[in-house]
This record gives sequence, structure tokens and C-alpha cells, in this order.
Amino acid sequence: MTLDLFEPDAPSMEPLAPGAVVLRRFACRHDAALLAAVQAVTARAPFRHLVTPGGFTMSVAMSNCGALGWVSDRTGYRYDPIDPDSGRAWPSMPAAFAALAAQAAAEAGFDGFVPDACLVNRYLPGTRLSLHQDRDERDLGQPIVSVSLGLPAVFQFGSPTRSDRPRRVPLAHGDVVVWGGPARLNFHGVLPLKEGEHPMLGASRINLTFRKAG
Ligand code: MD3
Ligand code: FE
Repeated sequence: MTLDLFEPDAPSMEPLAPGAVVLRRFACRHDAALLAAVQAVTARAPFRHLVTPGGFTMSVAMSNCGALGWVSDRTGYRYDPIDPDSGRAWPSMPAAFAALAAQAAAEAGFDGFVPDACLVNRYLPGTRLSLHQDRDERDLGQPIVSVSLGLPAVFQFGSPTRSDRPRRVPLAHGDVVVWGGPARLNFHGVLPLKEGEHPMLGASRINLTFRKAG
């Protein structure tokens, strides 16, 4: 039996709420492969700032891979098989992405998770994501797996009611969170990213969210 005290960089599991668990550092040993895959995806589907139905330009820059991609414009939010910027299908989901997402979901008790959409979010210092629910997916019984890479961020984790004050959860490079069950419709967001320098990602944070959208 090895005590955590002797292995501060080892992965660990931290329950957040019923249906939500943080797998600390779960993706660290795959970070180089994941970042190479992000480069390949965003070379074909470059990061862009989407506009909300209300007419605001999002500060997060986004791309997608997989059969479906999440998009927003003046007409609303949707999952679309076509990248509206290129008129072509989104890049396919890299094998390393799908494998990591399925392993993390299984670790959290969701066996057989097969994502068909991966939203790639890029944060630079000052970028934030305001409190929202993820409810555009067809089957809300399916979990969402999120992978944080690069600079640390403060995640806001609320309840299914917008007015409840959210908790602050720090998320660092390699942390993976699985959200499902009773936590699936909880409000959440990301506070403005602080300045900093990450050895692999410089002054940026990348978040991957894996979904079974269709
Ligand atoms: C909690 N992204 O893309 S991932 C998003 O860091 C999004 O880029 C954030 O929220 C980011 O929609 C946070 C964590 C996350 C994703 C889905 C959830 C938390 C969730 C669904 C339900 C509850
Ligand atoms: Fe979200």
C-alpha cells in the first residue's frame, strides 16, 4: 500500500456530487498524444468565436471533432454534422480521444460510453464561460466527460437551479471530470482564466468535452 503523501502526482478520484466525479490527473500520461490530436483537429477545423442567439460573441474559442459538432448562431444552439465555416464534415474523433473518454466514464461507473461529439474549447487569459446548462444532447441519461489541459481554471459547479450559488472547483492540467446521473443538468461555468504560463500550452487552457449528442 502506497500512501498519497509519497506519490503526489498519482491519479486520484474525488466525488463532487451524486453523479459527478473528478479524476485528478487522469489524462496526464496521455497529454502529449492528446495535444497532438488537438493540433490535428484544429488544423482542419480552426478555433472560432461563436455568436450566441442573443448576439453576443463568446470569449471561448471553439472547434469540434466527431460525427457531430456543437454550434451556436443567431438561430440557436444545435449539434450539426457540418462545420459551418468550411461546409465540410468535422474532423473524425481521434482514437486517443474516444479511448480516454470511455476509460474515464467507466471509472465513474458509466460503462459503454461511446461519444459522437467532442467540443474543443480554448481559453486565453480573461476568457470565461458564463453559467449555463448542457441540454442540447438527445439522451440526458448519457454522461459528459471533460478533460482539462494547460493553465488551471476555477470551475463553477451549481445545482439544477440557476439561482443557487455555485461551488468553486479548481481544475488543473490532466484533470478529468465525469458528469452524469443527477448532476447532468446542473448549472456550471468557468471563471475568467488567470494569466500564467504552462510548460506545454503556454498562456492557454484547452478543455475537451465528450458527449453522446445524437
Ligand atoms: C456539469 N465547458 O463546453 S467542462 C461546455 O471548461 C462547458 O470548457 C467547460 O461547460 C469548460 O459546455 C466546463 C465541464 C462540464 C461539462 C458539462 C457538464 C460540466 C458539467 C454538464 C453538467 C454538469
Ligand atoms: Fe457546459
